[in-house]
Amino acid sequence: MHPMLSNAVKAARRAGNIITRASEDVGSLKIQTKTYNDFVTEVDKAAEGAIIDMLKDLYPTHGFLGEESGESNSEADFIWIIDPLDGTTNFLHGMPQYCISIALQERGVLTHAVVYDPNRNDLFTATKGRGAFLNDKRIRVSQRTKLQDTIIGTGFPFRDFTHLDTYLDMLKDMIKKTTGIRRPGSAALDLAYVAAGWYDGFWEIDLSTWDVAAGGLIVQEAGGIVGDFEGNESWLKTGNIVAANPKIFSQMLQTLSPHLTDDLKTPK
Ligand code: 2AM
Ligand code: CA
Ligand code: CA
Ligand code: CA
Repeated sequence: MHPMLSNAVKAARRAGNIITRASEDVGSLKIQTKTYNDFVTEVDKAAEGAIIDMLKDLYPTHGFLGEESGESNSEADFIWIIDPLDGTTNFLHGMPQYCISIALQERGVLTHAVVYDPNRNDLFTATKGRGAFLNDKRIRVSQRTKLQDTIIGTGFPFRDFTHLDTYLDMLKDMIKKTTGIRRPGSAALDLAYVAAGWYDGFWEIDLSTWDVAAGGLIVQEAGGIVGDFEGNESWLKTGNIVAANPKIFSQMLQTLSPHLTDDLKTPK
């Protein structure tokens, strides 16, 4: 394992320990609401603090983009993109479906990624050009070729309902054209499941960079395709994302395309 990836794994496990300890007593946590339906606790902040403290110590010249602490040193060549707890709503309800997501971007290119599920002890990793792994095993996207045979993951709009009607039209078509839809509530884990071949594809509108950076690289390194709703690169910035095995990717784009409003197309 590349030393930078192995340090990211150590940081993710450290955050996992903080979160696991806190999960035993979620009832006592103070919950803040960032915006409608968007919650944060001291656990999210402590986990992000632990990750950044460790990586900053090792790499003092690097920059950071964390969900809870924002951007620092954003002109640096190396930027760590961190979601310390993806699936906070599940965590708060005692539902064991959440993860830690850490990606490294080098001059704009994603190079290393970790998605760690502390409940199942599933460690998904990838390094650009070196493939994707679950624990020590190489993972690959599924080989299904017909949308009709697939399980597709997604997330519902939850705080900004601008695209809700569009989303529901997309969902209606996807429900009719697939074997099943799943909506567990952690986008980073959903992407890791595409990489592992457990889902055949995933789509969601309006995610944040820290939700998709690590999972996106893991899908690509598992042989999958990641794009925005027109198949282009803007997914990391816009958070409008489709990820799937190559055959299913194009069928998903076809299914979504009749529903695209201008603001869901690739920005000019
Ligand atoms: P978070 O837990 O890091 O905030 C996709 O649905 C993403 O949106 C999730 O991975 C989750 O990341 C975020 N999210 C925030 N609030 C949510 C909510 N109430 N329901 C679903 N997702 C939420
Ligand atoms: Ca959040
Ligand atoms: Ca998130
Ligand atoms: Ca989060």
